[in-house]
Amino acid sequence: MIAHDSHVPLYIQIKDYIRLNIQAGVFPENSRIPSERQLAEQFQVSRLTVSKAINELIQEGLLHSHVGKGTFVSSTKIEQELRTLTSFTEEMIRRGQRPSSRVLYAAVEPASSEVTKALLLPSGTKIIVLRRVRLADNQPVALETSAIVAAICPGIVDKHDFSQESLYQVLREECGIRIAYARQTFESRQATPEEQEALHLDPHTPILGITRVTYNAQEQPIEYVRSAYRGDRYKFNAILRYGE
Ligand code: 16G
Repeated sequence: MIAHDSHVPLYIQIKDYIRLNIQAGVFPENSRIPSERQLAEQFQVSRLTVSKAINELIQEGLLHSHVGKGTFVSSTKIEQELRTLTSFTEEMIRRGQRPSSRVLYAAVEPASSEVTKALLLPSGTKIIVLRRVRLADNQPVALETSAIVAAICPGIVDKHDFSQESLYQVLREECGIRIAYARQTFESRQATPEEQEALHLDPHTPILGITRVTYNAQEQPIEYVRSAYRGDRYKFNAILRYGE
């Protein structure tokens, strides 16, 4: 399981081992994982190495420890129902978690060709680009880059602090935009180096890539979003009715 001669550090291999066992249900939710001593013996590594792996998984929210009792698998991934269109902020509040963001980039600039194609815009159209790490209870769960047609809600980049405020709330309350529906695509893929850094990921953590085009009540596309959700912290549910 652990390759002592690999270029991948031993503590990363141990993290991967624990993570894979959680994903496979070998270490079920709320169960106690083997002790540091047992893991150190099993893999012939120092307890310090095991402890580094476990501490990082605690930081990432996958494990938690009870003093004197051991280390336990934290409960469920963030589970989002694909039934209604919600914003990240609304979704987190509904779940009883605290939403916040780390703004990596916020500017008004001419749309890239990817964005003009997605939003059916003439080339050169000005858009607001907002790149944020989205956090749930201070844990990074997604990296999102939103592109909004600047003319529909001008000046918001300078006026608002999107590390705390909700983009959809600003669009609704300040610019009267009625978001009606969105088209989303999901794909699993490897994280880019930027995503790995922003989401504190190990190289092998899977990513759920989502692209969304959001439409207003007049059926005009107003937002194009590319996001990377942590595959180990997120799960989406959909209700599918037969024959509709
Ligand atoms: C969600 C949306 C994103 C939108 C954001 C607004 C998905 C995949 N994405 O994260 O398109 O820009 O909410 O969030 O659901 P905010 O209002 O909290 O800023």
